[in-house]
Amino acid sequence: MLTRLIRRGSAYEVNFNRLSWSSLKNRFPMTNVPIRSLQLSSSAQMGANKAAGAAFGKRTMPKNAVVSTFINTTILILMGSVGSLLYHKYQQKQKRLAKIDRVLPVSPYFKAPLKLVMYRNTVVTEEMVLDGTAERVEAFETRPTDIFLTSFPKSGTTWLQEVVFRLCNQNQDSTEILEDRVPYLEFPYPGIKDISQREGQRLIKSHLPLHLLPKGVWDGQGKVIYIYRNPKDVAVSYFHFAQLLSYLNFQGPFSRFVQLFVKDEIPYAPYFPHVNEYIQYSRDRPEQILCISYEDMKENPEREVRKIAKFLKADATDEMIESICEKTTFDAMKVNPASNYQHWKTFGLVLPNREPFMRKGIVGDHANYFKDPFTQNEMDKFIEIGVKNTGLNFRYSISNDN
Ligand code: PPS
Repeated sequence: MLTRLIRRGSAYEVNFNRLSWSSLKNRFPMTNVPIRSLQLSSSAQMGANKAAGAAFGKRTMPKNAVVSTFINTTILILMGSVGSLLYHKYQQKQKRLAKIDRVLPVSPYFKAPLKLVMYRNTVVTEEMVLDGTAERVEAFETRPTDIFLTSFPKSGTTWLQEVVFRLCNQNQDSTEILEDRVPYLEFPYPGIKDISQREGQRLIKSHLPLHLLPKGVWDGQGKVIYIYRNPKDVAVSYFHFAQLLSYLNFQGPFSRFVQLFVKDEIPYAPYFPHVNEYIQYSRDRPEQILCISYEDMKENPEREVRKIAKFLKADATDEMIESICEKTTFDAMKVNPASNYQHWKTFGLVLPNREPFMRKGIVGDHANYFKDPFTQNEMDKFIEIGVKNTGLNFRYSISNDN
């Protein structure tokens, strides 16, 4: 538009891609004014132009002078806008940086450039705070029909997502991938904006602790189902997952991963407060928050799915519950491309030659990993302190699993 205006006003043609102060000065002699006077606002600039016109005996300004003034003013406005935008961004970054309690030491075992920080008592990536995701999550507008499916990572979220999706959709077999059916709130894909614009009932996954969920949840809007799993099996599953994901790329022995786990230096740690907060609040708000355990689900899926259906007031017949249990077994979900995350390969999210997302799906795999006494002791101490502080109980084995 600028170019068009200038063409209309004068014979000059300006290539704005190559515009510079020296080229301007050569083309338009009127540009030879001190920088200070260029800092006039556009109205002041017009006033100055008028005064200059008067001094020349009411002769109108030459065309090239008008053009030059116009360009100067436009450039100043643009520079002002860019400057204020940059300043605003700088201020915003400072504000967000101030919300970070501390930056965690960088573990040499994470081969991806992973910067973890402690934000409101939770380990998250620095990016999540600085790019405004954490703020946007907090401000996310919840609706009474929203259902949040939450967990500490590797506790059975995917399983819960598939069960709840089916309960809310007449046990429909969907070919749509799970991230689209039950989007992950704090993850870049599909993103908070996309989730905000969705109509109808929304099922939303999150690994955030309760205190970081949207404000609306705290105000009582929406329902929350939280799944938890014993910390030893979580550590084993998380260890494999950290090796699998390219944006974590953990390359180290299990013992090192356990050290990070017990030191609360992995995403979404600390583990005990995460579980405890949900369990405590579910006691105060049984209508809004339901907590179930991975081990109970494994032991008796039908009983637990019924519990979930009742909590959601879902219209589910006995037949439907039975069918949902059949379709959401580990074996069934492992071969279902809509729920086994095999598409992550295409997006470069996972590294080759690693254990798949759908790994074992059992209770008690920890027995195969916590073998050296030092690692065992570290985890046992961690659990002892956590249990003492919270009174939580976990199941480390069930009779019908290996
Ligand atoms: S994530 O990435 O944090 O969302 O992972 P999450 O889904 O919470 O946990 C992954 C573990 O759950 C197992 N899984 C299942 N177990 C039993 N039945 C079903 N249907 C099922 N679906 C997923 C999955 O295999 C991971 O556990 P491990 O021990 O690694 O096998």
